[in-house]
Amino acid sequence: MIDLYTWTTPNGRKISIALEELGLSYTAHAVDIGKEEQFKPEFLKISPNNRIPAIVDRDNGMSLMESGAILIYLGDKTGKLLPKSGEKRYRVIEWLMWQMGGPGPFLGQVHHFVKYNKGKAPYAEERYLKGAHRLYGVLNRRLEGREFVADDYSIADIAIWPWISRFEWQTIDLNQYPNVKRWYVTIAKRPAVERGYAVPKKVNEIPMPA
Ligand SMILES: N[C@@H](CCC(=O)N[C@@H](CS)C(=O)NCC(=O)O)C(=O)O
Repeated sequence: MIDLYTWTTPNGRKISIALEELGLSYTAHAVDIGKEEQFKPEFLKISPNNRIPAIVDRDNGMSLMESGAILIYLGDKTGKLLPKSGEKRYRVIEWLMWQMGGPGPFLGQVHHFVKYNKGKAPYAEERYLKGAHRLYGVLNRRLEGREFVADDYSIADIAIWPWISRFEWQTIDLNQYPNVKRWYVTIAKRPAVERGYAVPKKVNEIPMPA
């Protein structure tokens, strides 16, 4: 049994989607970051960086923050969605780290400057939008002739997908990136992804490109 501390954001959804895919039983605890619940002392004991997601594994009492670390932990715990060794494992970790260092921070800034504060900082809008298009281009090239970012469907796809699900917020037309669009729609239709997307509560249907 896993306790998941999360909110309705891409980083939170990575973990609920992984837990659903892995069939692990878990309890979701909503941490409303709009109400600053991430700063409560009891949450800081689990997540010292005051950010969601975080988990506590009741099997061994271990707590963990940082979505990338949590995904690796869950993959290793179950022996699924992350190969055990060799190049296949490192290919998954490579694309997981690409998400953590690229689309996560960059697309987060696009949401901040382009969706929520449009017109306030034109330089930042231009910089982060340009960065977003570069990253969509990288992903599109990676998915050329490939079903998933590594070999099989993995924690790397699960880490990237929730960030792409905000393509409308990012003013990205997925038709410009046909391999990303095909990959995104395929994953969106997985029942575990539909369930995990609606944790800790359903706020909207999964956005689908035209
Ligand atoms: N690198 C962290 C980033 C986590 C993160 O930025 N979480 C956001 C929600 S998606 C958050 O908790 N924000 C709260 C805040 O900004 O105070 C991870 O991947 O877990």
